[in-house]
Amino acid sequence: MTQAEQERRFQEKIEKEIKIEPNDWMPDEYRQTLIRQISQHAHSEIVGMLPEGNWITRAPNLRRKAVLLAKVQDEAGHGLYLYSAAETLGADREQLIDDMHTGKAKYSSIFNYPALTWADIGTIGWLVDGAAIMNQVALCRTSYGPYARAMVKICKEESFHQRQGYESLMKLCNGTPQQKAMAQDAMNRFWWPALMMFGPSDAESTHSDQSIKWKIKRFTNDELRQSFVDASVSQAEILGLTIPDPNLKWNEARGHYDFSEINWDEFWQVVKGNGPCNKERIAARLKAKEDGLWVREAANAFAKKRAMKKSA
Ligand code: FAQ
Repeated sequence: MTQAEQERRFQEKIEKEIKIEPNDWMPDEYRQTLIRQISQHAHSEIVGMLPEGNWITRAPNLRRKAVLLAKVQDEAGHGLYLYSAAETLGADREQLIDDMHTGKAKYSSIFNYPALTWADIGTIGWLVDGAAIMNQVALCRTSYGPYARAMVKICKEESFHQRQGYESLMKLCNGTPQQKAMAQDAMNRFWWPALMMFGPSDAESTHSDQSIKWKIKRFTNDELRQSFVDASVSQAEILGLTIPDPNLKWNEARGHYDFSEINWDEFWQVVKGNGPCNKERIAARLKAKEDGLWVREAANAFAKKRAMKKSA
């Protein structure tokens, strides 16, 4: 079969909503796009454990501590499913992780902002997991089978994450004036970075057009961002929090909320490694890799010993 014929058949499958599986023929660019996106997604889950992990020992009570611990563990699990999904495309996990450490591969900009107060933890659950779900529910229908199936489980867990965050904020917003002020301060700091999670505007997005043709992405960055803004307004109202945007206004003609232009300069600075916590996050990941070396060595030695015993 010629290359052109293979490509035609591949696109036909995509149009018919037949999932592409690891052993199926696929264009090399499709494979590389998936490895890039899935591995960056995996890195985001793992780096995303850091701001919240810092609060496990400082959670205000046992219940909140248990919930936060479970959430951070879930993020590790998501990272592992996603690295496994990338491996089904022939990627090498160690190489992918090294690419993150050297800055060759990205992870979500949001995790380069600090979690300064306990209200930030509730806000991360509400807004950051909320934005993640908006993007990831669409990925449950992505064209590559292993990624789509991983996303189904991940979305169920993200949904719990979002609700626990909202519930935690609800408690603060109905608490003392100081607690309410702490929640508003967290909202003020996280709102814009949460909107940046959806990526550059459609006009600036390099990969969207092709990814939509391949049905890797089902919606554009701006479409998902708009859905997130529309969903968040009434949630903020119920909490009694003000979204820090003077131009946020319902537009009857569009059937959507209008909102201010994002500070794209800040977004690209953070993506390029100059955000408030970029260096700290990579340093923490590198230290974890070094500290865990003896565990990996021991596990490998044990596996080798068992394999030798089996073959003897
Ligand atoms: N941060 O052409 P596009 C979570 C890069 S998981 C940094 O539009 P694409 C769970 C992009 O990679 C959050 N870089 O790219 C959790 C590309 O650069 P490249 C992560 C960004 O791929 C919650 C360039 O800009 N979710 O939060 C960002 O078509 C709480 C041009 O952009 C996913 O990864 C950004 N925000 O669309 C964990 C979902 N945006 O690669 C712990 C899967 C864009 O050419 C606690 N990913 N860039 O060097 C996606 O849906 C897509 O990859 C997008 C970007 C929508 C993120």
